[in-house]
Amino acid sequence: MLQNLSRVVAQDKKFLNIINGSNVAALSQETITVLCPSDGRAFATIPASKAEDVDLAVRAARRAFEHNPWSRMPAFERGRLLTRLGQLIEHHGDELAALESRDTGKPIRQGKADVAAAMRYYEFYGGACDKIHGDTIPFLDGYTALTLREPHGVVVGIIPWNYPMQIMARVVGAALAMGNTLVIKPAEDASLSTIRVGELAIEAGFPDGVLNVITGYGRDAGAALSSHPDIDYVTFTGSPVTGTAIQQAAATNNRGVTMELGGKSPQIVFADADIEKALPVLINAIIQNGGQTCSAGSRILIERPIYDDLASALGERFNKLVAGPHDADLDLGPMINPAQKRRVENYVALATEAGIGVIGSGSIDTSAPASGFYVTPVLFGAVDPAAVIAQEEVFGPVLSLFPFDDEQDAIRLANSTEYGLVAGVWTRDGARQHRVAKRVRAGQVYVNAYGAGGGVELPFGGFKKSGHGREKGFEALYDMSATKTIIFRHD
Ligand code: TXE
Repeated sequence: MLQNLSRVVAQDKKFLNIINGSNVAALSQETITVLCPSDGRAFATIPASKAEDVDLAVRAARRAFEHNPWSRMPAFERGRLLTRLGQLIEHHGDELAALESRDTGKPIRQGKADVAAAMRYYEFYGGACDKIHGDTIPFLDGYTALTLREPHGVVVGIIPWNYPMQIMARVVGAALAMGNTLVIKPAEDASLSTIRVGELAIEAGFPDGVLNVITGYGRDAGAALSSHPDIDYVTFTGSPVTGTAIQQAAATNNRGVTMELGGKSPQIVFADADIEKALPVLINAIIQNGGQTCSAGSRILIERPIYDDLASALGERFNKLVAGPHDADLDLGPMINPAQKRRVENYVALATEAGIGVIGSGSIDTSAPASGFYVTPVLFGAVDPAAVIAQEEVFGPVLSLFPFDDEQDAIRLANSTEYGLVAGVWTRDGARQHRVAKRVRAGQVYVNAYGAGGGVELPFGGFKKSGHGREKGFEALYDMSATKTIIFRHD
């Protein structure tokens, strides 16, 4: 099956940086070998860019910002280009889905869903370009005061490997809509779709230097980008540790940042909830992309009267989950790399050694090559809220259940980690829906639903260790621009 898919992704395709509208190798000619997580085999290379390549990309973006009509182009024309890029992504949907799926190991249907979401981002921001505006402000007699939304200038987007095409789209859509120019650095583990979309942007007619893509290791290309003195803003999605390093680097030049740093998101299930409706959603929230999702619903808090029944229903479903190669399109694929596989397995071992009971576990399909990076989905019951597995982001198909006594207890437990990205509340009681949604510290709260990051229109971002700033929707346009106030005196 793996061989069939490789025909869809052209064998001889070269993946290079995109700087100033051209495909270029790293100046050093060094490359990084790209492995397919499904079988651990090499199938492509990407440039191992260094500070000298970063400098070229930042210069190209600066030139495009200062001298190109990009930031002065009528907003609706920028919007047309973004919309055209979305259409090209749709047109190349099969190719992009296959590429994303092979590069990340995610099941092909998830690759297709990612293409559809990416397309929607370009469509949304293409349409939003000319609908965001400033205010006029009542001021002193004899004065008129107004605000404009101005681009920051050169924006850097450092993106992770879990949803490269989608996360690129939310950064590119919002940043370019506001008239910024961009340097995107995808993760070294999954850069291919980002390069391909960068090429489609050239085809769509974006002026040279407006959208640059530069690949490489975080410690080289990423660090050089975030500390570059000629960038104006950094937006990052990834781990809190790397987020802190990037904020420190950007702070050396006092540049602004948006940080989306993952979560330990709870779903609270009250005894009056519609369990039939909830069950598939609860499972999908931790299985989607093998649990390698910032908004994964990794904790389920269950009101005590229904705890045993719901735990055993979830256990039954977990026992049926199967992990396998991306093109087998099973419940989940492999982890992104051997380090992530070890990380997940270590968390599971730690919890088991701490005496936490496994009440459900899936399997790995017999078609899965032994050289792939597979892990078994695991469900832990009656987890101690202070346990490591209850507090830290595992980023794998590992779900923890916690009983609770009443509403206060549920809110206390939901807020008992350092994270605050997304939450779910399942209850038929309307007043309780409002009370709990307001008191849970999370940037997004679903009621009787859970979207695991879905919805391009919906502002997204965290409280506490989950980061700051907002992406997606109109909110992202504010993050990607600065307010300028102009005061006219006319007395
Ligand atoms: O992430 P990193 P890693 C979490 C998840 C996962 C863990 C480690 O828990 O297990 O992070 O993953 C670039 N300066 N998330 O190590 O390091 C890097 O090249 C500038 C949650 O892969 O955060 C990549 O492009 N850039 C998350 C990007 O940062 C640097 C998604 C993310 O890598 C850099 C991914 C540096 N010094 C992982 N070091 C989410 N929020 O969804 C690395 N990078």
